[in-house]
Amino acid sequence: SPIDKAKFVAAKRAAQYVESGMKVGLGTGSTASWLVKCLGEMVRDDGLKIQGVPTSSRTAALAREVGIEVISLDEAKWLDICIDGADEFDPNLNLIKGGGGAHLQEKIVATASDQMIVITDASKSVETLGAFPLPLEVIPFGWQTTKTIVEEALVGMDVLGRNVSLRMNGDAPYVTDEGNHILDLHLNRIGNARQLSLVLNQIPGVVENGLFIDICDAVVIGYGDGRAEVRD
Ligand code: DER
Repeated sequence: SPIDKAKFVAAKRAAQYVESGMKVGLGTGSTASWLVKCLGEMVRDDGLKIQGVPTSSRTAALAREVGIEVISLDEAKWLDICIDGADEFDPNLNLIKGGGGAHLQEKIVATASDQMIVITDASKSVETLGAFPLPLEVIPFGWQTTKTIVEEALVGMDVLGRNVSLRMNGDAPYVTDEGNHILDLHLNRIGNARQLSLVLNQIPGVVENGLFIDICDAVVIGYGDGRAEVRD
């Protein structure tokens, strides 16, 4: 499909930033999967020598499958580059991530990198964040109380919507790699993302939200015709 081709084009363009000797954060999602496959090809065909730090168990499995040496973030300590997808990016390159349920490890790995490159198709570009539901990782203990406190906190926030839903995986709550749950905040429009991020992470039981503020260094947008555009 044109969207899938666009994701591949963005991934291929971003793979050019990766050089032998680098420790590379490997993102999660369908676009990031293309990146992992591209890097695997470069390792096999071009002798690229890198160590990959995955942002989810499924990315770790794919990286091993394509022949990338996988190490933990603790072994890597710091990364040269992190390449990951996003659900939305705005003109300031602030992001909403977490559609794939991995934003906690993604945010830790992105923050532990010298540079974070986001790879997307054009549908992720927005003027203002918030059309995509904002993921919030919460611990299982008292999650329904946490949900109520989040709903109350949203009343004072510069947002349009306030509906909060528990992310399900079939007929059971979704469980993250850390064994936590995810609440999706249907806000429609986020007027002040920096403030919202700070308020949400103060709430007891909240582990991390999917707003990436001042973390992304460049966005590579792929198009179905093979073009790639870099915004930084
Ligand atoms: O869950 C995530 O953060 C993913 O990176 C998501 O934001 C993008 O997933 P996609 O590349 O499948 O659209």
